[in-house]
This record gives sequence, structure tokens and C-alpha cells, in this order.
Amino acid sequence: MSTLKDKQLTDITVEDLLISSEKVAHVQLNNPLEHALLVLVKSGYSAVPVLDPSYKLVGTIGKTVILNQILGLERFEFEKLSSMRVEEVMYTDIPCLSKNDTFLDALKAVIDSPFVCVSDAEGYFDGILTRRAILKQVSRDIYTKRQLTEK
Ligand code: 2BA
Repeated sequence: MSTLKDKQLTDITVEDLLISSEKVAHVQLNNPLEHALLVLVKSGYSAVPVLDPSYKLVGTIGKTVILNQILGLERFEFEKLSSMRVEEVMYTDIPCLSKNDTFLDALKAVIDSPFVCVSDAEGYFDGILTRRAILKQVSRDIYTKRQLTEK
């Protein structure tokens, strides 16, 4: 079986580059915003996926949208962090890939998003594909081709 190192970009699929669901920080639809902000601050990520109770992908949420929601006219209304839920402020219109999509599909998707969620045909969350994973492969490909032309 060929490893990722031996594969041409055109043979790489989303599955080869996936960060699997168990390694991805996420929040649930019905979590209070306080919990979501805690996950975001503790993990260090600016945005993470949102899942429903059956682990289907439903959206993403980030620090900026949470802070905007609790921003009042003169102060941050921190009490809203416990009264508002993730489903009230999350983004639902998000790009999504499947494990069988090609490297080019993935490259196009991460032009506008730092990460793209991956789900199966029933909508169950498989993981994420990051811009970092794509850029690493592009860099490896350029480096390999340069080595070949210098020989
Ligand atoms: P950001 O949180 O805005 O992170 C931008 C880049 O900063 C990341 O790019 C990574 O290179 C670095 N970075 C940020 N926090 C990090 C941490 N705690 N550990 C290591 N590196 C960190 P990418 O790796 O391309 O990730 C793109 C986006 O994917 C991240 O944007 C974040 O929203 C999401 N992400 C990545 N890994 C995740 C994970 N395990 N769980 C949840 N979300 C993740």
C-alpha cells in the first residue's frame, strides 16, 4: 500500500489528510455560549465545529461571533453567555467535504476557510480538513519536483 509521501497530489483524497473527529475540539448545539467560549479559549482555536446530540454536523462557531453577540452599547453583557445557546449564533451556511473528494476540491474549499468540515452521506461528522494540511502537501510537491529537475 502506498503511503501519503509517495502519492501524487492528484491521487490524494480528503480522507488522506483528515483530522479525525475524535481529535477535533467541538461543541454541541444546546451548549450555553459560556461553554463554547471556554472550549475556544482553552483549545486556542478561533472556530470549531458544532454537532447535534447524534454527532451530526450542524455548523461552526467562533470567538468573534460570540463576542459580537454579547457586546452591548457600553459594555460586554456577560450574563448573555449563560442565557444564550450555541444554536442561536452559530454559522450554518458552511462548506462541507466528504472523505472521497479530491485534493483539488479540498484546495478550493480552504481558499476561503481556514478549515472545512468533513461528513458522511448521512451528515455524521467525520472530522476536519485544515489549510495547514493542504499547504503542507503543496509545499512537499513543489520541493519534490524541484529536486527532480535539479538531478
Ligand atoms: P485557527 O484557530 O485560526 O488557527 C490558525 C492556525 O494557527 C492553525 O492552522 C494552526 O497552524 C495554528 N494553531 C492555532 N491554534 C493551534 C493549537 N492549539 N495548536 C497548534 N496549532 C494551532 P490550521 O492547523 O490550518 O487550522 C485551521 C483552523 O482549523 C484553525 O484556525 C481552527 O479553527 C481549526 N482547527 C484546527 N485543528 C483543530 C482541532 N484539533 N479541533 C478543532 N478545530 C481545529
